[in-house]
Amino acid sequence: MLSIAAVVAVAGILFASTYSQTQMTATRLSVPSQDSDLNQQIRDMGGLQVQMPTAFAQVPLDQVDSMVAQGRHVVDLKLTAQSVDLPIMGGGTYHAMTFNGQVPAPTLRVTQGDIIRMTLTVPTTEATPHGNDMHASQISAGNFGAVKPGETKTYAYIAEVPGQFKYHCSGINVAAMDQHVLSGMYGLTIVDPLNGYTPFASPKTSAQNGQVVVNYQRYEPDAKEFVLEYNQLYLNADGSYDQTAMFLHNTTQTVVNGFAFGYVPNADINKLIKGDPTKNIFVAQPWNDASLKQYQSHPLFVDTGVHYRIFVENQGNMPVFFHIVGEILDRVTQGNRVQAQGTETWNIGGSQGATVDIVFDNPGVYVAVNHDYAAIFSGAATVFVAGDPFNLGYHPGDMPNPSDAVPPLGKNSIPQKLVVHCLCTDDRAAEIAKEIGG
Ligand SMILES: [Cu+2]
Repeated sequence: MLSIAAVVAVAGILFASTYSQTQMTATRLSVPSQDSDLNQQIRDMGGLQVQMPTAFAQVPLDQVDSMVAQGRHVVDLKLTAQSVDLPIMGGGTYHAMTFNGQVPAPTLRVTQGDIIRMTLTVPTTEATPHGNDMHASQISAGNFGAVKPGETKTYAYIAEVPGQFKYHCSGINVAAMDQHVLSGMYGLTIVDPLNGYTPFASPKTSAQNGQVVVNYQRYEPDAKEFVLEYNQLYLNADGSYDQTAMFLHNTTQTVVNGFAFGYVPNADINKLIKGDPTKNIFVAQPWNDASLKQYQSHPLFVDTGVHYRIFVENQGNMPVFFHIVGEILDRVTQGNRVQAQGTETWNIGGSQGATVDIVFDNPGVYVAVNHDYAAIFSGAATVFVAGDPFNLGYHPGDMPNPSDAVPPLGKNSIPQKLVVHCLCTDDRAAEIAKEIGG
């Protein structure tokens, strides 16, 4: 069993000894001026102008009902663009662009073959149009185009391909798309395979009659689930978007589900373990206090010996080297095809996801990271507490987990207890509290 000392040791390995303060402050590295003619041209374009082909897979909206009558299910995703200021690590706020007042946007979960009917509303209060490019579709975002302030637009398509797919604002017909996505307009669609997920087997060894033999431990498809969406913030000191920093990949903070260090212990857990809320058990606890409400950090509590399925999505424009310190990823699936079994780290490119199956074998504290040191130190560390390593007497399955780290239930989901946690407005937090019955 690992002790508090082990947690500190893990933290020490991760964070060296540089950070001893209880609150990390946001830092921004200096950005040299890059105002060359070429850069200016690219900026004026708003990034890229992509010529989209004609839509080929859209379901005409007036045919949805007859398709439902034939046995299809339709799932509605209703999004409202909302620009709001949201908190960042170290205090202060940034100018977030959101769908429905939350970052990331709501996770949509459907089954392969379902019709997804997406409606985007852009209120008159928005300063710019917005769009939505859903990677689960095979519809040109260019044909959907920009939805102007005061307008609502809908499209529908069949989720033909199982897997996990991002969706994101497409800006103003692709212009300023980088600003809108990196400021928060991104979400995830999980398309469960029609026949459900598959069991897997993890190798174990034993010694029998003087020889070492391999025995496989089988795990059923039913699993407890998490969703971890990685992204970066590129910010000016006033919280506005810094495109120059983005072009230089000069990250201000690395976020998981919108937060830098959002899933780490907090003051309540300090008190439980050390008897003192001010004695941090993890090196970086920037969202410590209960007064932070939906923003208070919360680690992920997991059972040992239980199948966990983690949907990892890279929403940003830097690679994610997904690794869990102290564990081996039992299986990695992409596009419903197994890519690896028993791998230490999986590299996920920009706008790419991976479904990671894992069983935590022993009680302890495990930290999921983007194993790029710049990302770890700027926010990409997520604490899993497996079993009851501190001997507090709880059953880990009874501990609540942050609502934004758990996707809606799907084909083979085991329900978990939830507590409201989100980078979202107070209004949205109240709605989520109702949704989860909290
Ligand atoms: Cu937008």
